Amino acid sequence: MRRAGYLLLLHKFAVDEMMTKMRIWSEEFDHAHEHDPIEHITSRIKRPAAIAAKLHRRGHPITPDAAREHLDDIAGVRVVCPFISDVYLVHDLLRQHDMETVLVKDYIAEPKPNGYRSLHLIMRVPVHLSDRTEPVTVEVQLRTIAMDFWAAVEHELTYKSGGAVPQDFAGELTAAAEAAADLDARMQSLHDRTLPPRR
Ligand code: 0O2
Repeated sequence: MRRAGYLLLLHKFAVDEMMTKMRIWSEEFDHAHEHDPIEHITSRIKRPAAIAAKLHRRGHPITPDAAREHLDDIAGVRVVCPFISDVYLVHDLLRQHDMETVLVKDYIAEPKPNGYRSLHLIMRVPVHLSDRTEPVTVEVQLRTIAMDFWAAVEHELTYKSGGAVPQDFAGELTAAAEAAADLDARMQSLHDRTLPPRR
């Protein structure tokens, strides 16, 4: 039990570390470039019951060691950006720091069949404890405000209908994702026109 609590605490530390870095970048960019690439950031630590259920589903023992070895989304950070270019800018910033990128899933370049778009990263964050440094895995989801709106509403609608939506309903949701992507492209084009010309 003590080890389970410690596992969650380690993941909280990793999230704290990452959130602090991004809050600093956010304020720094706002100050230096008059454009903040981060609209907002949220985080969550997976609940013990959800960790146990996922381990069980995948046929692993329900232990802290198995959770650490097999699950990469115990800690989750979601970064919501105004523009698509900001998503990739924040990705670049994360890559340049002392965090290792283990996996990149670009659901913006290749959306899921239902239309879901986001850039997912699995990162290893060094957590500096008093006597050692522990690498801790964090799942980072980067997306625009439009992608976040779609994902939040899609989750709500799908959850309400128990995970299975009627065929026409699913098609409408995918069409709504395309509309959100179109909006992102238009906003990006407006943003590009406001950038100072390069010398
Ligand atoms: P929560 O509460 O956000 O954690 P797996 O993580 O094993 O289920 P996989 O392939 O490893 O699946 O991860 P994937 O699909 O790259 O990312 C999973 C997470 O992305 C989900 O976490 C959601 O947060 C988000 N996501 C992926 N697909 C969709 C989608 O179609 N709609 C919405 N709204 N979100 C999506 P969880 O665990 O489902 O939930």
